Amino acid sequence: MATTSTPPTPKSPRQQASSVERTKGPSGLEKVVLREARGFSAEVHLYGGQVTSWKNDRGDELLFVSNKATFKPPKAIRGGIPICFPQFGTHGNLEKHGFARNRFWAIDDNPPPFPESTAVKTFVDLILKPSEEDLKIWPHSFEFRLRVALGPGGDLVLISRIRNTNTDGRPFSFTFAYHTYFSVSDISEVRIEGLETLDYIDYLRGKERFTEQGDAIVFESEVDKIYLDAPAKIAIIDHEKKRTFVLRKDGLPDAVLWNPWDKKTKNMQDFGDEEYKHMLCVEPAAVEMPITLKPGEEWKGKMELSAVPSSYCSGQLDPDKEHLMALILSGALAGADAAS
Ligand code: TA6
Repeated sequence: MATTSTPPTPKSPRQQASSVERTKGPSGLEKVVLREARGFSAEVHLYGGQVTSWKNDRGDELLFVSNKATFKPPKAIRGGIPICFPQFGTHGNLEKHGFARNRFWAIDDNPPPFPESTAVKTFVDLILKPSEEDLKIWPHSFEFRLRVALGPGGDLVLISRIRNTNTDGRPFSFTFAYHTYFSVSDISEVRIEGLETLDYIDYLRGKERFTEQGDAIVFESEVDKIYLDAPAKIAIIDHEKKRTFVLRKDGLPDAVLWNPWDKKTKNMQDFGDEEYKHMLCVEPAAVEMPITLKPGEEWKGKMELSAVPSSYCSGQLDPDKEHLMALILSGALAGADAAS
């Protein structure tokens, strides 16, 4: 963990110092709470290595976690940012979306340094290695290092580093996703920019391949698609909240969009009947082309999230400009984006 400083008498989120604190949730599960000086915060459960909260400086929750989420192993936590590894989806004998999301991760006190310099001081490093039981279902030795960082301007950054540590010379292949559940005011008020005109695989139509035709992506029914070769930046625009989530990804070519809508949710015990209206999963992923690592090789996949006020400039959204303005106004520009 980066720092452990906690002020003696915190009065309001805005007055707190930056801190990284290890604690337990109401469920008894261990978690790490990251806090930034201006009141931004994030929580990471060691169970699943899963981010389960990301709040802005007003204390608004930006991620969706179901009111019916159980926080009881071996079930994965419904919401936040589950990690899908070593597979996304269902193939062979491996459980759906792999096992990383329902294993206990450890704090990584001494991770290998990142090649780039880091300006962000509020972060936690976690590590997952396979148990004897895991090796029976996926016979590969690996080290999965996850850094979760909170920038001074409230940006949330996740960096995964996966290394093949097989000693018998065998490569392995995996698929991966940051299964990110965003909190939205109302799904009918949400639009996605960045995925127009792309090819996608539609899981609701026999995994057939189509090309996106609409000008913008809006939601009127269930969706479960994998957009292929998606750009590095995707915007999730919440008209009612006048908020835009800007998602930046690196090393993760695909982007999954998922909302179960009303019928599917009836079969999900850890998801309220009406909750589909208030969430949307946008998931940077590597699914279409599995990643292959030889022994000793390492893969890195990064996701960076920011939440900025939406605005239009001649009818065109410019979240970058807004983000820059927000950072300048909050005085957080120095070192705001270099988490790694
Ligand atoms: O990412 C979309 C998806 O693969 C959907 O098909 C849907 O099943 C969802 O993930 C949730 O999966 P889960 O195993 O968490 O219920």
